[in-house]
Amino acid sequence: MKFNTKTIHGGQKHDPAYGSVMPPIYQTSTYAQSTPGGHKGYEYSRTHNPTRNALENAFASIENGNYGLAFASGLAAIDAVLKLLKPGDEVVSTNDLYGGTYRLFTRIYEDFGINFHFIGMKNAERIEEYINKKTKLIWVETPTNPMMNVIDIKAASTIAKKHNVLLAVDNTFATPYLQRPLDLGADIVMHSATKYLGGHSDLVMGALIVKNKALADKLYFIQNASGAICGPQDAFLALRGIKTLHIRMQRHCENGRAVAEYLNNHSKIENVYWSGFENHPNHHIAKSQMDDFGGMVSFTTKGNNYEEAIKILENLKIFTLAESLGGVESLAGHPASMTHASIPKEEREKIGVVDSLIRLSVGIEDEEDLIADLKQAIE
Ligand code: P1T
Repeated sequence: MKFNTKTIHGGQKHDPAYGSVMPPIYQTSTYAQSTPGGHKGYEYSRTHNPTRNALENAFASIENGNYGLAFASGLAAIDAVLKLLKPGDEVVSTNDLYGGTYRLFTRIYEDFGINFHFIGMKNAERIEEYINKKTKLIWVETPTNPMMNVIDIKAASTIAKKHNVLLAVDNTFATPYLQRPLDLGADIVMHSATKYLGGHSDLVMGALIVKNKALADKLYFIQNASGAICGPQDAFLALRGIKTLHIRMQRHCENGRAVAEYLNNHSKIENVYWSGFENHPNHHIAKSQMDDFGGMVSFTTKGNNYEEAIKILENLKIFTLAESLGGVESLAGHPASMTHASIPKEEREKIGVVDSLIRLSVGIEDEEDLIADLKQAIE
């Protein structure tokens, strides 16, 4: 099955009870048993729920994995991966990543004795310098939030395999429409399904997808033992969202390109971050591991003017000033005070998250309206 067909049919069966084409929302915590252990595969909804399982099968299918897991949020999914580790273990992570991921690593897991090396991964070979006998996990986000750096997944996977370390890739920005990390050698794909997979800004959810059964079993154990699952109503919405992922992503990419090019030619804009530009530092890697460049674009105002940036954010009319990304509607954010506020100023400025940085999640509205909105807000 090819990708577009998979978004609609991947891992799905018509419901056995009445043949409903969409899986029913099994809004139940428990399942009747005829005798202890005499059930139809479902005992308790923390462990299994038919609506969630339908979604988990869809996750596995679109990422070319064998096993999918759905969680209450993207961070709950990342938390489950970290629970594979033990005190004393080390993680090599990109230094440019979602602020909440950084907060989870440094404010929760460092206290449990996990040690993190946050490094720039533009040159993925650098990962190897930080690997030792205690290293158990490499954490890659690509393209990165919010600087749109691109990390070579194949190169990271070669290092991971050589040292017998797990490679996890946060594929939230790219989605499997653009990039399939398991095919490039990653062990775990993670998503904030809140974003493009759900696609309509109406749910909070996380996903993990793996190929290996032993790894899947460990993660299912953690999912059930820790209990950060998503509810059946949200599972239904995410499943519905995935069915249009391919056509939404196509338009996100077209509009993302138009917005990036418009900003790049504007005299009041300093830097535009988008991996589709030929002078993007890892454009060649983006071209080889992604099918297009996505709908996320970040930029700074001329002379890093903070007041100008705030004025732009306040004046936008079609773009909504809000946290999050990946929905059909265009959003604008101020990473320094919003999504990345939990990264100390000194650390975030090192990676380019300066006070004049604006991040756009370019939606699927008409391109002309989006450009006109940016023009009036900037000018
Ligand atoms: O918000 P949640 O579903 O828990 O997902 C966390 C997360 C993980 N990884 C990436 C790349 C993310 O962007 C996020 C969440 N990001 C935002 C809320 C944001 O506006 O950037």
